[in-house]
Amino acid sequence: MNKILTALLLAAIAIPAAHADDTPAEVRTKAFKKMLLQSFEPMGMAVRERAPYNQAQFAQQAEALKTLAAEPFKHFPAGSITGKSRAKPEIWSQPAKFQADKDAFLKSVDNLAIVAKSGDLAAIKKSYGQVAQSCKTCHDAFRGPEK
Ligand code: ASC
Repeated sequence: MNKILTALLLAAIAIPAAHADDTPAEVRTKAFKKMLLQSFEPMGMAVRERAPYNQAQFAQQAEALKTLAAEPFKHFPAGSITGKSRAKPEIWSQPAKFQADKDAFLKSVDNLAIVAKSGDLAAIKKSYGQVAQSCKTCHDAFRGPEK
């Protein structure tokens, strides 16, 4: 098994468990990580041709992303910038843009799940790229540097 895949599997095992006393920032960070490790990154391995592409498995991962994608956004109460949170105040001062970026992300995720069923790898790569771009658009505006 290659090193990156091994690292991914280990990281997946290390997904932190949610706790009842987590702050909203901790809850959403865990939800983002879960989404990344259980679906987005494994798909990225196939898209970058670092792991074999399997149509059924990829389609399943795209469905998993759909299931996981909305969760983190439920945990952005006003001003919840605590601990190591990289959330920027603009999330709450520019709510229309934050909402639009979130909607664009969720739409791109829905589209990837549809395209994944076709097994058309070129179309899948393009659709995956659109999801990645929607991550970046939101991060550029609303995520600050690591603390
Ligand atoms: C990732 C990751 C992100 C997005 C973004 C895509 O794997 O951690 O934040 O993809 O970089 O452009």
